[in-house]
Amino acid sequence: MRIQPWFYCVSQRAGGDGSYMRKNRLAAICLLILSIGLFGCSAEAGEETIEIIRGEAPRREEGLLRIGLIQTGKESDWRDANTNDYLNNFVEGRGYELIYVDGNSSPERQVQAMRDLVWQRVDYIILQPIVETGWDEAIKEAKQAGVPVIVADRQIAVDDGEYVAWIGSDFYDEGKKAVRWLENYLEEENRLNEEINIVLLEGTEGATAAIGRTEGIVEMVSAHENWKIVESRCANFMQGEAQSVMEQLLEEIDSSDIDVIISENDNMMFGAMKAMDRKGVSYGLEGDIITISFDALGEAFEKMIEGKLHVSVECNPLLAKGVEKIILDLQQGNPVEEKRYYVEEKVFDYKNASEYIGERVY
Ligand code: GZL
Repeated sequence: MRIQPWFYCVSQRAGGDGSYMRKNRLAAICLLILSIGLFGCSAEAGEETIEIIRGEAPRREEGLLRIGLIQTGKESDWRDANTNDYLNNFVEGRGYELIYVDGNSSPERQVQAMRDLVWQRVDYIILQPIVETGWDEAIKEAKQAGVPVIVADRQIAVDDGEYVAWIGSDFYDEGKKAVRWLENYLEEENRLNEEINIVLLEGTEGATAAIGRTEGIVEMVSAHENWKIVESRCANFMQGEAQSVMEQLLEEIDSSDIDVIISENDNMMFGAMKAMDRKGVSYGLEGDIITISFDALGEAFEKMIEGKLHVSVECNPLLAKGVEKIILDLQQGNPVEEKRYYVEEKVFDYKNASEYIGERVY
């Protein structure tokens, strides 16, 4: 029998300085989910039954709008910036009681969290999904319970009518931007007609960010008959996993057969760089391998200025204000004009990184 305790931290609030702290009178309401795996005799191996034991329904803080935030889990520095933006925006001093749920990189936990936030009768749910699938039932339950859901960052594969709106990036366009940059760079280097071998480090399978970027990249690369994606490996947007994946790849293929690495986020590129450093493989402006990634983290700017990273396509994690606008429109009875809201994003490379690094907030 396997018991897997799962605790929510409820109604954490920010201090006046926006830092995030738990109020001492606040009893953290723990919903203990006992997932009792009955393996062997009755259920098929690997099948689990989940029994939910709920505590007291949380006491409602008068006058505050209760917002349930379902986050993916910590997988990148981008995610930290995205989370902190919400935590610093939806604070008690601005009229909110935020219930933050860490999905711990588990789509199943996220679905369960949605059900429990509906049970807690929150006023709104902000969903940052790990993957697009698996939401049909839970999102219907939220709608039937009258709890509006705003999806942010990645998307979910349900009918548009099941949720209020989505806000995030055009990942397909991000992928095309990255390859368009490569076309311009190789043209400047008089290398457009060379045979170009590309290694692609992909993000989490089934995540819109990975789906969209890969589609954009593959479509643009396939327009060049002398370009080839020689290896495509998933590293789940994680730095450590990307380092291991790249070390393994460098055991399998000669680095002289790699001209470009495209990594679907900066953290995976940083991991690949550690692997190449350990193997003595040169990359960057002075090296043999062109390095292209996504997110445009502060650390990516540092690496572009150092000449290690050629370009990072920005993916804007600061979604809280856009989500709040949707919530306030709904509160005031105003119509939500769009179903999808796209955030502004740029492309930063070794040429303009020093010009912009001072403005970066994540
Ligand atoms: C993009 C987001 C991606 C980031 C990664 O909106 O979903 O997930 O690009 C993060 O850094 O892990």
